[in-house]
Amino acid sequence: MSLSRRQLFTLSGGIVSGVGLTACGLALTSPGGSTGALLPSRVPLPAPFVTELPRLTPLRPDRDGRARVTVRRKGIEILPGRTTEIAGYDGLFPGPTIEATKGDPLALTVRNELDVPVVNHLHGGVTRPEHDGYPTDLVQPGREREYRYPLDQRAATLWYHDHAMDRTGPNVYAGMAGAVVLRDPAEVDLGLPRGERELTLVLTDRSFGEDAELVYPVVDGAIDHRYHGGLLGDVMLVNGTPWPRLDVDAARYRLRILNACNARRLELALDPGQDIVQVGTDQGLLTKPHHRSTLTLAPAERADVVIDFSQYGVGEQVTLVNRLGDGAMAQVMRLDVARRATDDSHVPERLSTIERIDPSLVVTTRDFHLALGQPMPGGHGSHSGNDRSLPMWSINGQPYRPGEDLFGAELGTVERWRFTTDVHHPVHAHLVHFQVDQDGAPAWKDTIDIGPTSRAEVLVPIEGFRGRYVLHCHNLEHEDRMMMADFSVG
Ligand SMILES: [Cu+2]
Repeated sequence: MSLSRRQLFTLSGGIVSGVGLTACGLALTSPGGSTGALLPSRVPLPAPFVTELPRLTPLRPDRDGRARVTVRRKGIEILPGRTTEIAGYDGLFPGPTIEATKGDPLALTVRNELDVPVVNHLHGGVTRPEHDGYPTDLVQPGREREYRYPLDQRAATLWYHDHAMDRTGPNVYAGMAGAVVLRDPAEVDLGLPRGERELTLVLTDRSFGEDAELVYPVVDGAIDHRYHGGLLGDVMLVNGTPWPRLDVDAARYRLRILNACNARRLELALDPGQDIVQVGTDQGLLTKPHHRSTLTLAPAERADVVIDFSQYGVGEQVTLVNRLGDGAMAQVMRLDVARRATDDSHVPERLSTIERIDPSLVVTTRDFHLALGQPMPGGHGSHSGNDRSLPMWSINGQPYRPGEDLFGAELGTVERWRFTTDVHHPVHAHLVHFQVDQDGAPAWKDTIDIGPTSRAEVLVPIEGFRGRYVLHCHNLEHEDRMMMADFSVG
């Protein structure tokens, strides 16, 4: 286990104090509970709930478990009647949704047709280090490489995205993110909604310039320092479409929701209010369903939920809202209950088995403090662009030093990791997963949302592969400004 009541509150719906911290005149928190600063669009914002929610394009591996994507630029319609150039997998934003089966290895070839290097990371995947997307393990322009993913792990909603050193923020913002639905055939028997009533929702916020292009404010190769706390957009996109709408049956739907925003935290709720039934986290199904009125997701977190639209009348319009958003950003999408329908789905009281880790197995306890550090004039590494006269984000006072381990862990052991922060930081580790206590039961996560008033504690089985991996903040502007550390599994 692990999280005290107070910490649980933070993980499942805490709100940062409205007082913005500042350092060196840099705004670090917005009033809405996200760390970062809002970049207003310079184009008229589209009316909400006009465009239909697009289904994501599926990508199914062939019989040999192979699939390929090409990262390329493409002009697509995001704002009605306007063209926006994105840089994404197969020219899509979000990228195609990879449909995979637990235990079936995937060999994903990523071809880079951009003029900048890219790196692919399977977020939440248990992957050998040479295929994991280490930040300097670049795929150069005009090249391609095959990433091998064993996918021998719990079924879950994973995602893939760029992880290039110093450039993850702009690359993901430009479109390099897509969902992975990893299924376990054994879960079909649970009876959860499926087929047309199972949807993946990739949530991203973006800002647009006068020419309808995506704006990522870069000065001399690094993020404009005004946004180094995080870039918050003012257009909410679901599956790449601003504030979409969808006709739904008066029946249960399973929604796999991914917060793929660079920095924005979301507190989702339904209006008119009904319970959201959470059935899964980052790393698959919970042991039992949890009814909640709101659902907080920090960047990179996922939630698997069931919403029963039969609780509403036909003709009723149900808005998915974001309680942490202001103005238009307080809304996400609208679901219009269009028709009565039969529904043979259900949400069983027992969803999965998660063995609670015995805390006496812990061999090492580690403390991590995530905070704004010191400037690093003449600092380490090969990082270009970052203005070294400005403070860098740090872990235990240390800005990222690629190739130098912050710690080493032993394969087959269990560790306890404790985190404290200055402002909100969503912490993510590659390779390993976190066992947390959610609502009194063990649950698996790979990203946890830690606020300035909480102290999170997780149990971490060191499983999978030996080699070097990274632990980092998933606020991408923090990550690019050095809030990352290497660790090696030996
Ligand atoms: Cu952070």
